[in-house]
Amino acid sequence: MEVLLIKSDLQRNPEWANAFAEFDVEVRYWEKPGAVEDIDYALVWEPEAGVLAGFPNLKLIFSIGAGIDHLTGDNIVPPGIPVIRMVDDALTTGMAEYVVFHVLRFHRFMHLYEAEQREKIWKERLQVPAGKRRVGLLGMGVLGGKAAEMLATLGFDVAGWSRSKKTIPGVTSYYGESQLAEFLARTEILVCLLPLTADTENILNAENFARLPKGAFVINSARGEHCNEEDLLAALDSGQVAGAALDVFKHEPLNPNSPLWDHPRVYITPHVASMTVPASSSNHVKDNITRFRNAQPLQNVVDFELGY
Ligand code: NDP
Ligand code: OXD
Repeated sequence: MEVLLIKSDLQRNPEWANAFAEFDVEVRYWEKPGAVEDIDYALVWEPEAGVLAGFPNLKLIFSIGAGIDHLTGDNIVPPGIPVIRMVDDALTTGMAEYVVFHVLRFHRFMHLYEAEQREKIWKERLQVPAGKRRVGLLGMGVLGGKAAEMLATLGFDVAGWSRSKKTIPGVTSYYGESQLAEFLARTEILVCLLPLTADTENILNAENFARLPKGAFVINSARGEHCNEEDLLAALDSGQVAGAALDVFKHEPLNPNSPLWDHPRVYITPHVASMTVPASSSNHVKDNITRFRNAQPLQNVVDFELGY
């Protein structure tokens, strides 16, 4: 029987084993791969450099996460082996929930009411209709596209920015470097759902914060390296950015000394905006293995030239 090697967090190994129990592969774990020639497929998160190259019969590599920046370093992915990133409804819906939750927080002034409750302050604010609130998503792929759709359904004035033009009902499409400034200028709540690449690293920086309307909000649930944390703190302190929800950081776990922890208008979660659920996401792996066996086109193959 073909062998699927899994490198997950140890805690979730039994969940993965259950998920593949009825599928015709033998599951083995990174810690105990057995004979290296046996390994046909690998499903991994943050594999150490050089290890995958040690499996001479490896046919496909699956990323446990949607992001593949953990696979782009030197000598991690052996040349010529297709890499498939994670796409799964549970992961997509989880991210859309996170985004909608924080957009609503800022839109409905919950960040202010929560702080005022602690001070026993009773202060009303006039409600802004969703249609008057301009939300913008950097990245309109699987996750950004779904979050945009959900926000549009709630009635927000939604736009997205991507490399190529998109057609999503109720969502204005901006694309390419040349339309970034215009997109930012109309965006009151900015959500980052870009992959981490050489082109997108550090995109949440002082220059781009300055392009937002004063008092905008920033939500980053993509990668910590998208955000210049010093620039964000400066923008928060100047009032250019009125609040931020951050799920990802340059260094994870976030250093206890980081000023972000104590900032009164920063909302931190520990890289949990959405998680891969073995029970459902294993179907994406099974489907691609079946396609491979039947010589059919694979789905969600990473383009390492583009970096996502
Ligand atoms: P996709 O590959 O489906 O989408 C990426 C989007 O970014 C596409 O719309 C793409 O444009 C756009 N894009 C890429 N490069 C550029 C660029 N240079 N300029 C403009 N647009 C660009 O990715 P997903 O939606 O599945 O995932 C996005 C990211 O979310 C992941 O890479 C990961 O880092 C992060 N993530 C975070 C999680 C968390 O818990 N915090 C959980 C899961 C994912 P185009 O469509 O034109 O190609
Ligand atoms: C992912 C993640 O990329 O969880 O899926 O960060």
